[in-house]
Amino acid sequence: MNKTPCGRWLPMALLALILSGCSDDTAQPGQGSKHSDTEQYPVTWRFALEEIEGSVQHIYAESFREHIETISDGRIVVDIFPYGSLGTSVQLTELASNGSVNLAFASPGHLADKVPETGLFNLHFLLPDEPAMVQGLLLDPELTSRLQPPYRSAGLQLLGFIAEGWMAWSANQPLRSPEQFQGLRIRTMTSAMAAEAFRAYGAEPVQTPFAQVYSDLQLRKIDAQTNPIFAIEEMDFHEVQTTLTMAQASRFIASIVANDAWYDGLTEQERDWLHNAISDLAERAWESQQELNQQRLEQMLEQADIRIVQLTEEERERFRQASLPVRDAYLEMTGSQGKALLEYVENWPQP
Ligand code: 6CS
Repeated sequence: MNKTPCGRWLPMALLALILSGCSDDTAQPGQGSKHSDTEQYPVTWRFALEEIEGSVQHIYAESFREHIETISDGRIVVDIFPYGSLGTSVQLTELASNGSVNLAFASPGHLADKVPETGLFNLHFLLPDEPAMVQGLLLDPELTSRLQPPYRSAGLQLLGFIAEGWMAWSANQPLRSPEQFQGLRIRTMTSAMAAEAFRAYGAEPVQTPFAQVYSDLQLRKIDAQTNPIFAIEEMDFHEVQTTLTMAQASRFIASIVANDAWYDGLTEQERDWLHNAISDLAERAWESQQELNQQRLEQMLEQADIRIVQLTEEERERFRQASLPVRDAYLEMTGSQGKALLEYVENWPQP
C-alpha cells in the first residue's frame, strides 16, 4: 500500500490554483459543454478524493474509472486525485463547487458547515443498525432528491452515498461511558455538527483536517479521534493510540458529488454512463468497505499492541440517550427542511 506520511502533504494550494486556471484539450469542467460530436472525445473527468491510495474512496474511484472507461468505450477517461494531491476535504468541496474538478467525495463530517442538512449523517444512533436497512436508506431515491436542493445551493449535484464502516473511537483509554468523555479532547471532522455529537457526551471536540490528526495525537494536542478502522490503520493512528472503542454509534457516510454546471452540460448519454456506474457500483462498494475494514483490523492487531473494547447494549443505550439533544441542534441549524429530513430518516422505511 502506498502510505503518505501524515502532516507532510497539507493543502497544495498551488496545484489547486493551477488546476482551476488551466486549459485542457480534453477536459472542459464546469463549462456545460455538450459532447454530442464523437470527434470531441476522449474527455477527461477529474475525480478528487478525501482519502489516500488504498482507501475505501480510492478503491471505489478505481472501480468507477474502470467502469466508466468500459461503458463509454474509452470516450471518457477518469483522472483520480487522491487526498494530499489537491487539499483538505473543505478545499476539495470548493474545487468541486467552482468546477476545477468535476467529481469529488464530500463527507458530511466536513460538508455540514456548507450544506447543513447533511449534518444528519453526523448524528449518532440515527441510521438503522442493520446493514441491509442502512444500504436501502442510502440508495433511497427519495432521500437523494430531498437532499438535492441544498447541495444545488452549494453548486453541487448530489450523485449518491456510500458507507465506509462504523466509526471507532480511538484514545489512550476505553470510552465506555459519557463520564469517560468529560474534558476529553477528541478530534472530529471540521463541521460544527460533527463536533456537537461529541460535546453532548461531555468531550471538548477539536475540529481539524484529516492530515493533521496524526501529529496532533503524537504531540498530545488531542487525546482521541474517531474514524472507520481502515482509516485508522492507513493513517497510522494506531501507532499513537492504545485503545479502540467500538461503540457503533454512527457510520462514516460519504457523498459523491459533481460540479452542478458541469453535470448540467453533460449529454444524456454521458449522464446515463455516470448514473449507471454509480448504481452498478453500490453493492460492491458496501462489500469492499466491509472487507477492507476487516482486513485492516487484523493487520492492526498483528502490528500494534492495541486494545479493542466493545460496548454492551446497556452502555450504548447511555450514549444514545446522551446523543438525543444533538438532534435539536440539527433542527436549529436546518429549520423546516432539516425537520422534514430528520423525520423521514427517523421513520424510515415508511410503512
Ligand atoms: O476524518 C476525516 O477527516 C476523513 N476520514 C475518512 C474516513 N475519510 C475522509 C475524511 O476526511
